[in-house]
Amino acid sequence: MIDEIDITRTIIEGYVEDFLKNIDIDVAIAGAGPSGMVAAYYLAKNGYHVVVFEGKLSIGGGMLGGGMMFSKIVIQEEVIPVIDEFGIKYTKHKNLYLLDALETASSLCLSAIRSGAKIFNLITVVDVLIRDTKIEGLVLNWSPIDMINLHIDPLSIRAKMVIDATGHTADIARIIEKKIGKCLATETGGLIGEKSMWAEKGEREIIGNTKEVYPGLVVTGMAANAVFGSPRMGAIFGGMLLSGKKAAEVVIDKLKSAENSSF
Ligand code: 48F
Repeated sequence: MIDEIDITRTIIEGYVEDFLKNIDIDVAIAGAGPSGMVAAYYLAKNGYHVVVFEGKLSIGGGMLGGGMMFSKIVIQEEVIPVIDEFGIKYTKHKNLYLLDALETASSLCLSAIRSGAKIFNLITVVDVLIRDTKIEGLVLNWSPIDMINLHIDPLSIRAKMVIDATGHTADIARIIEKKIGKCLATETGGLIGEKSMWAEKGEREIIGNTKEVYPGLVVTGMAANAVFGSPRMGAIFGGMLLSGKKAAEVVIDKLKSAENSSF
């Protein structure tokens, strides 16, 4: 016999157990778009305790819609090794490679989870924990609470490093600028804002923009271009994937040097 109360108990106990395992971690990532999921995959693969908090019901961010709802995306030649690592299919068209947007987003998600990353959906990052001018965690709330602006206090998690993978809105860098002022590692100290579409330039600049922008906070993906004032690039996703990989490398370097300096 199937008892509905057993279903309820199993789901709630399982979720709470899972959540409690993920409140004091190495790396917290805001956003399960392509850059966030790639960063999560490489961090988990290297043995780090990494958790992604995604505000929406769905994972994949802007990748799911492809270009203007044609659910295809393109990448460049140099990204093929990353795509092969995730086992995603592609076809060649002149100097571009065409991928299915849904296959790509779901492959990134499955690989991240299978390599040990945890992804929570429907949770919005609404603030950060800052101690002695370093980010030390995230402040979270259920997305529907945030969306309808109910007056319900959030809860927090602790992380040694945070990655802002929130895309065009660059929510985490924006929160820091709003709460602390012009303290970001940009030319002006503020969030410069993304420029109009220029695929070539945006793709070229995104890797350089993927770096620590405030102590404890690394920006990746479109958030990196928004923070540093580089162009958007539309439905070419090579830069997003390479930026996620670079974000993981930057975070690993930071964590290793913090470990070494504590000896
Ligand atoms: O926007 P998104 O896909 O970011 P990305 O990884 O990739 C950008 C491309 O999709 C595309 C592009 C390609 O050239 O320009 O736009 O940089 O994914 C960002 C994810 O973050 C979530 C959001 O719902 C989306 O799934 N997100 C945004 N703000 C928050 C958040 C927040 N405050 N808390 C939690 N999740």
